[in-house]
Amino acid sequence: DVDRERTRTGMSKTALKQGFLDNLFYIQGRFREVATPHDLYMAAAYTTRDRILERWIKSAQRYKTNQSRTVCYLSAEFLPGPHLANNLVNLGIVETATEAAHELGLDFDAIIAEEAEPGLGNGGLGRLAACFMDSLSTLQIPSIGYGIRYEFGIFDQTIEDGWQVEKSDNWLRNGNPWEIPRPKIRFPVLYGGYTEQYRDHDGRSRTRWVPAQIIDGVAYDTPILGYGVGNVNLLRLWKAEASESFDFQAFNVGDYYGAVHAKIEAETISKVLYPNDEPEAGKELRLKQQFFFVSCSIQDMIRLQFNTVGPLDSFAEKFVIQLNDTHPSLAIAELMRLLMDEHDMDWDRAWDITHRVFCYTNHTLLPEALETWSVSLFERLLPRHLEIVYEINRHFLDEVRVHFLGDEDRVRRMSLIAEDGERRVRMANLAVVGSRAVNGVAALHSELVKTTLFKDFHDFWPDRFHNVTNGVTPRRFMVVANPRLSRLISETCGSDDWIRDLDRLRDLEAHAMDSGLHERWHEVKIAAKRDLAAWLKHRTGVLLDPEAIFDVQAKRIHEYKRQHLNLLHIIRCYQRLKQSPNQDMVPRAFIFGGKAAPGYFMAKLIIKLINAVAEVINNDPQINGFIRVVFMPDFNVKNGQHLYPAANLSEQISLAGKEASGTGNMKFSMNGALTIGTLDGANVEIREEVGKENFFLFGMSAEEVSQRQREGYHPWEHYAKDAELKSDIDLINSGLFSHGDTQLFRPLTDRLVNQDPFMVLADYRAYIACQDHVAEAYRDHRHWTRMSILNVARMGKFSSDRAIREYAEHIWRTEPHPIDL
Ligand code: 26Y
Repeated sequence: DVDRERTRTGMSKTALKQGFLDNLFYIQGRFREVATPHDLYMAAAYTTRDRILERWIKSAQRYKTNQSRTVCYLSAEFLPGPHLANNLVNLGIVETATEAAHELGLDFDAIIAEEAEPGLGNGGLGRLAACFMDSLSTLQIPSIGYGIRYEFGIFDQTIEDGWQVEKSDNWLRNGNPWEIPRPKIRFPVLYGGYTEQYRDHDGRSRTRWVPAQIIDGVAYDTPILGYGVGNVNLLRLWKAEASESFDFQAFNVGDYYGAVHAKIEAETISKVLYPNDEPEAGKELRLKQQFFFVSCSIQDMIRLQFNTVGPLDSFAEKFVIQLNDTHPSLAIAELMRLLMDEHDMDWDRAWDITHRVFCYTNHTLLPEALETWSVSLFERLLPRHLEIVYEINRHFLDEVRVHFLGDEDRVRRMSLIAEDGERRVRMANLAVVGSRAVNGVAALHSELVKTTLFKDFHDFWPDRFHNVTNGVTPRRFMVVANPRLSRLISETCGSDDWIRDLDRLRDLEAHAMDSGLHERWHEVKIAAKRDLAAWLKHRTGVLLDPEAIFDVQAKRIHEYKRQHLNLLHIIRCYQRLKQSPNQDMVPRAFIFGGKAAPGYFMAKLIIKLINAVAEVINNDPQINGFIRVVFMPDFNVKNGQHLYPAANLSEQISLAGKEASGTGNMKFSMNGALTIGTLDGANVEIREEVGKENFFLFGMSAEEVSQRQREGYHPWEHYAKDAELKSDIDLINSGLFSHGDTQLFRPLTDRLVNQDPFMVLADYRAYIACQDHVAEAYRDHRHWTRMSILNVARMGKFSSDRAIREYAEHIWRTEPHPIDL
């Protein structure tokens, strides 16, 4: 009846309360008095999901009747963060839900905090995919995010004796109320075996792939609601299951254990996310994962094509496929295979569709991070795809030869196959050749893509290359993470329009000198710092002073990101205080967060050194709390939400030319932190936007870096010439931070003095000087607050809405399809 209907879809407080109690009873099988915090969370999630499902059905119907062009975002990683709070914001019912919870006698914040992090990604690339999904829905662009439903996401990080210890992340243990399994949306994925030629009924020569293994991919759908709109798009993640037919084959010959084993083996494919952000040589399972989700996704798109517009000839009009780095680039060969081998197309027609449907985003210039697969592994797992890659390469290299008249050196460099040493398939080259558009993720990065990494390709196809500077969603990183600041901004601007149109933050500029605003701005920041201090005290035992500068570096631990440069500055502050304990130093809290790849020894040693330095400094009575160092364990989207609002200073100190964009830089600045940074990635554009007087710049430019490298870089000269630098490094080697062990950190200090591939020592002096400016600037509270306000006011460009608009207009050529509320 009508009443029942409204408790599932109604947006009033009464409807939410009744819906919540119904879900608690009918889904969780509990009533108020005996419900656990988890029961309460599940009931709240289902109550929220009910409202989203109504909008989802409408969206699906409208998209179908409109035959709308659809963006398929293929990504091996998605890092959406907890859904509940974000969905309430996007539904516009945070206040109603808070009141409803209070009237039911529930702790709303505790319910929100109960949700597990869906950690299906490593870092920036996976989080970018999640921000883009939010913006695609908010901008009402029909889209599907395709990826893998990892049973275990990125490991949970604990710190034991200062070292990172990895714990498996069993995020599905308590159930996942946001996903809907679609057991009937299931596709076979083939591996191994061989190919053979045969003649079809028309007498044409065709290829057949006879696989050695077949695994099923099953769809699990998570609805992604836009902010303040009715549009709900789909995050469709694939889970691997044993294929029935293969199971039964084994069962039929009586091999029951063999059949069960095959099932277990099949399910390993979507079992765990690889916790590296660089390829590890020869990881067969990772290649299997990539092909697994790519094959399911392309088959699903072909199914959708037949269900909507019809014949495959218009596939590239119905869909655009965005490749999030090279991880899904096998999709190019897979689409060719399906069009030719399963749908009877000849090469030219299939290639015409394929190269018009794909676009590729590059996220790295680091040579060690470029994916290649050995031809022998590729052939063993994907024999038909290797033939197709060879054929693409043959057509392509013939074009290159004609265009550059026999420049065989160039042909060798551009080939999809590296022939020096063991032959390898170059996935980046495949992605460029198979796509109609290629983009980098920040202006500097895209320039370097054109002039260094893909120079030969840019010479050949200059129009193929674009820039789309990354962005982040203000819904999660401002409204969800920092409700106090968001309220203050809305009150000051007289509207909350900035949440959907971030350029409106400019309205803050008019108030940047207003002392009333200054006071409230400061209060909001202090409150966030108190919250973070309490959180960190609870989890680490370290107590921070909310009056201190909160100086934060939170990102994956990597030598190129130079957490050790930050450490050298901390050691410098420590030595200064020890030398003159009475000096008037601005108190600082140095906060780190980030995971190291489990096999990356140097990154793990950096974590150990951070904790070792923290232990000595925090316990030194002479320091008396003037500086504090703390490592936040298990930095992820959920925990990050405590960090961004509380930061005064954002550390973005990678060696220029190495960080493709960075997105943490945007999250911090949007929350009123000032940046200390190099001219790297999107820092360049952030500085342009906020104004150079509101940004702490230091260090070599990318140009200067490559010049230094050409001249020959000798880090030991810096060590020998700079007495303070020498004494900071020597202090590490003295054993002070390692209970007298002079060897523990040697691998790190030796690498700095003898190799220093990321030029920490070359930028040390400039960094220290810049940090001194930061401390001086912080003394002038009014001035600092003004800079903080201006940083927020000028961050409009870095909304992922702007990024998605650029993709839609310049790359995808897609249009909004509004769904009425
Ligand atoms: C090959 C595989 C193991 C792999 C898995 C994850 C390789 C790379 C990655 C992740 C890369 C990544 O997160 N890159 C970051 O992408 C961000 C979004 O564009 C950029 O802001 C950031 O500079 C870049 O390092």
